[in-house]
Amino acid sequence: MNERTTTATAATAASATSRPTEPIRLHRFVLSGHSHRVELFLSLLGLPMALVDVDLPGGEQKSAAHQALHPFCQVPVMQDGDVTIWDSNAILVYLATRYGSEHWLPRDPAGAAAVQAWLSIAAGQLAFGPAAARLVSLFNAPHDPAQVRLRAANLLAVMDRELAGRAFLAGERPTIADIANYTYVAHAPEGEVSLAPYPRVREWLARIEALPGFVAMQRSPA
Ligand SMILES: N[C@@H](CCC(=O)N[C@@H](CS)C(=O)NCC(=O)O)C(=O)O
Repeated sequence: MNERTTTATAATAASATSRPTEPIRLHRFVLSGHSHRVELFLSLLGLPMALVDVDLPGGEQKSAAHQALHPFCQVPVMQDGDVTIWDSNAILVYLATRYGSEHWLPRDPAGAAAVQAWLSIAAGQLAFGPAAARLVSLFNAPHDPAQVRLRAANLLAVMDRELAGRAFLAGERPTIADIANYTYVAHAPEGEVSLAPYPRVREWLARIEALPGFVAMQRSPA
């Protein structure tokens, strides 16, 4: 386990309801998009973070110490004081609710539902499409390459259509729906999924990359 502490300096540091008294610990793997979405949101909120590297190739996620944090032996896990949360989207909900301005996770029923729909896509079509295609290309994951790439293309086509009418996935302002979907879309070419046919998706990626505090995930050879 390798630990590093950083303090994000986002110009949009949250109009937070409170600030953590100590850095938020993020147990992550450097090439994990699920981990990166949490790091990105912490940075956009300008929250102090301590990055704890978990050696996934070495199997550290299966250690008793890590399983005590995450029952399914995965990353990411977040620790904020005595609060421990696993699952990237659950962590985004926690951070938005505890530290973020309301636009990240609207409280009105229709706005909250629109965000939830895209969180479900992030845990479904995104994970089993672009993210899985990347796992095939980078880590020889045992998925059918044609099937996961077709799933990725279908998802990107829908996203491109949806983004015709608005700047972000759930409206005119960025929400955690955008953060949850950003990383694996941006890194889709690493799974041999081209973004060329999807101009609105590429514009949406650029809008997220222009947000103050944006941090990228390390690129892998496409
Ligand atoms: N639904 C989970 C998925 C997390 C996930 O798939 N994590 C991967 C890395 S991207 C992992 O920990 N894999 C290690 C393993 O399953 O052994 C989330 O959103 O956090």
